[in-house]
Amino acid sequence: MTKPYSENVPVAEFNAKTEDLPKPLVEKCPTITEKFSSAYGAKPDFIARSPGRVNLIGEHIDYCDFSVLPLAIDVDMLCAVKVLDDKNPSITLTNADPKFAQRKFDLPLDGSYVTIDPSVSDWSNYFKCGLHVAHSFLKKLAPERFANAPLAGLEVFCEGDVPTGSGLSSSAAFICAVSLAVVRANMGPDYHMSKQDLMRITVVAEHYVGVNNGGMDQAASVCGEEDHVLYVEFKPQLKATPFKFPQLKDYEVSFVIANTLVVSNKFETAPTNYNLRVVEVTTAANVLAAKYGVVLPSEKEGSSLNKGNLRDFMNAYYARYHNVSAPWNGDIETGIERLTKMLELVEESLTGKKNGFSVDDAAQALNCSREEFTKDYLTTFPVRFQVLKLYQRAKHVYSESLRVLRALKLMTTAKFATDEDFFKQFGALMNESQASCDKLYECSCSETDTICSIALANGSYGSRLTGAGWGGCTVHLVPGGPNGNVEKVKKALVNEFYKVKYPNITDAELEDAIIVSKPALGSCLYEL
Ligand code: NG1
Repeated sequence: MTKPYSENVPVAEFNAKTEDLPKPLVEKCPTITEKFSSAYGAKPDFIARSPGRVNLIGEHIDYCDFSVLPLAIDVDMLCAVKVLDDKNPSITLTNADPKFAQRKFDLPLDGSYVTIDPSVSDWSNYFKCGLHVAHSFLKKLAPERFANAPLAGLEVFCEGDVPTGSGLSSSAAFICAVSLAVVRANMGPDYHMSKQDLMRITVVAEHYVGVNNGGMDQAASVCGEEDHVLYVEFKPQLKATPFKFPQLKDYEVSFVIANTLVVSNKFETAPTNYNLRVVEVTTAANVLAAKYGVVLPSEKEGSSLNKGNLRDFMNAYYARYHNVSAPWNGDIETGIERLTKMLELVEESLTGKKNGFSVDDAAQALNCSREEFTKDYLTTFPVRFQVLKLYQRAKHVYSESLRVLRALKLMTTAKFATDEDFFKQFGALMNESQASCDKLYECSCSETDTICSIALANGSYGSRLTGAGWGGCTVHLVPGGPNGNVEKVKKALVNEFYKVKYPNITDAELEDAIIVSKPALGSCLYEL
């Protein structure tokens, strides 16, 4: 069951009735407005908001252009903004969280971009990423105004309740709220930004702080819809389709999100974790291409390594050996058949090196010199490793992409009010995904494994890590409502995990560690 797609980012007006306002804004707007006023001595003009997300299934495949199934959740990032009329414009940033100190920087008078130093880990860099992509969008939208003239100066107050470093995309939520705010501030209230534009421009924003991410988080944060999960496709074009998630008869469906409280700083761990995985799967695609004598596209738009990926290899293989000239268009049955074939090829050609490829092995498999391999694959984003585990990583990507298609097929064929079978099958796919993330992609951790076992033993249908992993959050598909297991799962997690692993944990910390959310609305604006 799909929902008609509303094209523009929703805007709520100050004098709207409370029941007409998007729920997330009702409680939070008055508080942030007050905080803005005490920080800057005036009222803001508007508030831009974007939520965190949880990914149900499809982990670490967005940067290979395979589709994913996330949903926006109730926690979000807000930016209250006042537009200044200043000949020497600057931007002042204040954060409700005192650990993020106030920042102020000037906007170049000639309309050039604000510099971002990716070697520094500072919260204002994430603001600058959102600013940069919004600025570039404005230059194309209205070149006569923005080509050589500065952007408007701003006073901004930021507040959010998406836990940072927890895999719920606090950074994407922040960047999407910032980009929306910058476009609104410079184009005025009469310009209505489309979700497609906001999603498209923010997808690459984190590349400016050196994170080689895919586009799942921004798509989910921008396009979230209440009660809907999103099927996000990256090829043939970036698209987020909302699907109403089936309900179990007599129960509500709830997603329990439990934080391991193991914080993985993506920026600091990128060379051995996230960015290294991007390098491994890109190398795997090109090694497979060399083995099967096919050519992958280079200079790919949106790909920071400028090399083909595992989806490109699948297309190139089918073009050469099955005479299929058009790339896979996303059709479920064709995808299942082709991904199954890819898994056979991974077994056929990469099993011999299950212990991993050294730099020399990889160079040899790619028919290039050690120096060329280093230059082409290992320098754009710095990485550190002993060996590249191409077999394991490629197997994860193809099998996980297959699971997403199976999950989508289940969802599109299930009746809306359905029986337990759907949840058992969907949950089984989530559990298989967790096993693959753990064993093949090595992005789980012992705390995640413990949380998943406890939840499954207490009534979760499916439990897995969500987001990049290496700590962060877990997601559990649990029957909710008065007859459901949500309270049982929560209680078990508190007693068997949190109080055991963190004996000094406070009630407030426990309260924040477990979020129970239904799918929530994506980015929106509130005009004051
Ligand atoms: P987190 O770190 O959980 O927001 C990251 C990437 C996603 C995706 C997932 C793994 C960023 C901003 N996001 O999510 O694009 O690749 O890991 O599925 O890096």
